[in-house]
Amino acid sequence: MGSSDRSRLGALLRHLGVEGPTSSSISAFPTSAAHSAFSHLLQAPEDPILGVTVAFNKDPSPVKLNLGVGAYRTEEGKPLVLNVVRRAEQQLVNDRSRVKEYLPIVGLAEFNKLSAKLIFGADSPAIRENRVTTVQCLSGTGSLRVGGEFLGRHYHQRIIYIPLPTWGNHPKVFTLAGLSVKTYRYYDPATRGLNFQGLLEDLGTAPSGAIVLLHACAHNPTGVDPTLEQWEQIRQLMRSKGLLPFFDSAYQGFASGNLDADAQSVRMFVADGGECLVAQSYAKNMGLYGERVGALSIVCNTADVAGRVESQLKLVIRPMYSNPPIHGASIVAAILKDRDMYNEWTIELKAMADRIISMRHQLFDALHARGTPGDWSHIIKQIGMFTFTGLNSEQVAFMTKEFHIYMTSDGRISMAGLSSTTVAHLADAIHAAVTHAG
Ligand code: PLA
Repeated sequence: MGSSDRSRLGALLRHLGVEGPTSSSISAFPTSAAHSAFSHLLQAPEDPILGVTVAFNKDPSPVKLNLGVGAYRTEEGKPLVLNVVRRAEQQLVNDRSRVKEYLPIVGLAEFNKLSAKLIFGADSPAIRENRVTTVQCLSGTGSLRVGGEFLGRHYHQRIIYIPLPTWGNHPKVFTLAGLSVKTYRYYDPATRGLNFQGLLEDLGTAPSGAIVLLHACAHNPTGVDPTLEQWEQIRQLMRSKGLLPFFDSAYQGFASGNLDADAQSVRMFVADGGECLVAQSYAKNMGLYGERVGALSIVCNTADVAGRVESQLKLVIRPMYSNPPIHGASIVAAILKDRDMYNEWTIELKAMADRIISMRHQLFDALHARGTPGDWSHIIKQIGMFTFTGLNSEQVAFMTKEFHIYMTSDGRISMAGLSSTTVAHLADAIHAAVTHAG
């Protein structure tokens, strides 16, 4: 660079408010705090669910209560590591033959086989006929994303229908996977139940071949599931129109306390011999939230197709995160393959589900005792981790401000975050919110 070029560059940089280069630093543009490459960025809002925990953590109040994220708490309000998980971990630590090598792209083979068995049933013909491919993914979210990416690349119909409302991350996951997201009617605020007619109409007018996201059980956020008869009608309609089911199974065992009962919807669709996708999460039912362990299964028509699907899933996964982590999947496999540990797990799982159900009754009774206006029977009728209270965003804001109770602004509360000692505080807050606020 000549000296006149240098002075012109210096003038340009000064014009832009950047210090000009000295003769010793002309090879690169200097960086300056005033001119970050990212200075145009706006502050992004917090996540609507995980951001509730951020706000909760900042609140110094001793009576604060986090009913935002769906994370199980004990009666003492503490996170729970299942006893059977501790046992499995101890067993893994004691096994000196275990190493930290990379897993294959599709994850731990044993984990994949056992996960398919857990959701489809031990006697599933699809498994027996090798028509299922299962890949270990990063919990439920990662499984949904890998499934979405796969469909975006290889499925002819890139429209996915998600229920209205649904878990807030669904539209983001599928949009970023390259799918076009549409909604189908699901919840009826008037009855606080399923809008079954609306659901059938919307799926009935969906373009042939469209993907349909279904919550396998314990619908989030509404806690409203179709009955088995309704599932059967949904199945018939979807199969007749060639709609592709994509099940999100994030709460197997949490809805009823029974792993098989909570897999009924999925098994119904697999029993007819048709194809489907299933995303499984062990975050809630094994309490492995932060271990990020889950699986994506794709049930295909034939073993030959399943093999080719798996080969393509590997091409999706390899450039995303190469291969999944080993620890969580090893815990799950250790528990699922050992009859004694499996039984212990089902007992602990049932205890978590029962505690949540008992919280529903306690909250309902507490509101009844206060004479809180309104019909609160949906608290008892809804299923799974959450109650969709029907409280509006002003009432939620009031409860957070006046009672330090944190929940998502759509009025969803995590029943798993409640305990016998905090239920009165919540009932007081709801009572005050419906009688004084919004
Ligand atoms: N699918 C549904 C329906 C969910 O509710 C959640 C978690 C996931 C998938 C993903 O869970 P995972 O990736 O941890 O396995 N929903 C939580 C947490 C519990 C969250 O938002 O991330 C919730 O509070 O809604």
